[in-house]
Amino acid sequence: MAVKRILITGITGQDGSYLAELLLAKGCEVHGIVRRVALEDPEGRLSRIMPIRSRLKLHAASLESYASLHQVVEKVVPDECYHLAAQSFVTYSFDDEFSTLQTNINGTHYLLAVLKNMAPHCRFYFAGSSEMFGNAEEAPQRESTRFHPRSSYGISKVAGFHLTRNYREAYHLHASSGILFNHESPRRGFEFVSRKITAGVARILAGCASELRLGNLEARRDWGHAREYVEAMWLMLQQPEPGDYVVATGETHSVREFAELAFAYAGLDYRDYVVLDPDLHRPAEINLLLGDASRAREVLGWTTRIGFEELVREMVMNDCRAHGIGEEAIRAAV
Ligand code: NDP
Ligand code: GDR
Repeated sequence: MAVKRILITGITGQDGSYLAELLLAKGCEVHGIVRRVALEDPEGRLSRIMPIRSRLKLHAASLESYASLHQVVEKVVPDECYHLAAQSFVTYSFDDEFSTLQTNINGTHYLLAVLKNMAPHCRFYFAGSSEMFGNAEEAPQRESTRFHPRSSYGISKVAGFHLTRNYREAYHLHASSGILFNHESPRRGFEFVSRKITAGVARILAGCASELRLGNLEARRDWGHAREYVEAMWLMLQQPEPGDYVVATGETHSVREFAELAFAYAGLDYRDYVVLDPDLHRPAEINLLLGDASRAREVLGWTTRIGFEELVREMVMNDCRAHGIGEEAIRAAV
């Protein structure tokens, strides 16, 4: 069988790096779209894919430029395209609604339009989000739950979801959306609350910081592990028919619980270090997200194996190691 050619946008991000590893292990030829500046600063901007860099084919392009996406797709003619690139930080989407909407909506639209013209056989994955449910009227949220996004980020993902569905219906593209709930890992960006907490714990333990400033501790999220969530993306594109799937653990925990556990792994009481900062509250918050991944389980055979405690522990240990604190020192502190 011919080697599958894969195109991943957002390959330098958390999910892109895990997905690229998964697809290389499956024997695929993996191409990635990166911003030109990333190629000029590989140590900094390509850090997550450095270990596999030599096995990837990277192309400079930007979600803002239809022409650049066209050039890459024309050259690669992919069999599968995973569209992960986005302005993905919800907080920032309140600071700059315009660029979030432009990048996320136009980027998705450009890519779909290019694929329709240049590689209509290509299977397409869109990175949808639980942020599309926002202030949901039911819990847990499933594929049929009505969208009520609470940020321009969420709105941009609803638009991307509908664009993907429309290209499926109108042009018969094999186009699927994953409605993924929060997923974390040691590769999570430092701006997101999970990594902010685990990196904060490590800095405090190393004596580099004395406090950690957080916003809303009561928000509840359904947190899984990114390594497992990229498996669901791949499974979606292996199905004979395209479709939309919720991917989640079915468990919810508050930010407070995350912090309590992360500090406890380091032998610390979060109440001694966490400082509440009203400036970190969002203009519109989502209080509860909890996913029902029954469809992904039944149709894709996807399941989650890594639990909340294991996820938090892995992240804390990773950040502690990065600060030169080994497992023994952590055990001694507990
Ligand atoms: P990251 O923030 O880690 O990665 C985002 C990627 O998008 C980076 O590679 C980034 O490149 C790239 N990117 C951003 N803007 C542009 C642009 N204008 N042109 C080209 N590339 C761009 O996100 P994750 O890996 O966590 O998430 C992947 C996708 O899944 C995103 O679309 C996100 O919205 C969505 N999602 C994530 C969830 C999660 O919990 N992680 C849950 C649900 C959905 P660079 O490195 O140059 O900045
Ligand atoms: P989220 O993730 O907005 O769910 O989006 P984030 O980790 O940023 O926030 C989760 C919850 O924590 C609360 N919070 C804080 N958040 C941040 N970032 N910093 C803080 O100091 C802080 N204090 C409390 C937030 O208010 C929120 O309730 C992530 C992204 O990966 C999206 O791209 C993805 O679509 C969704 O998950 C599903």
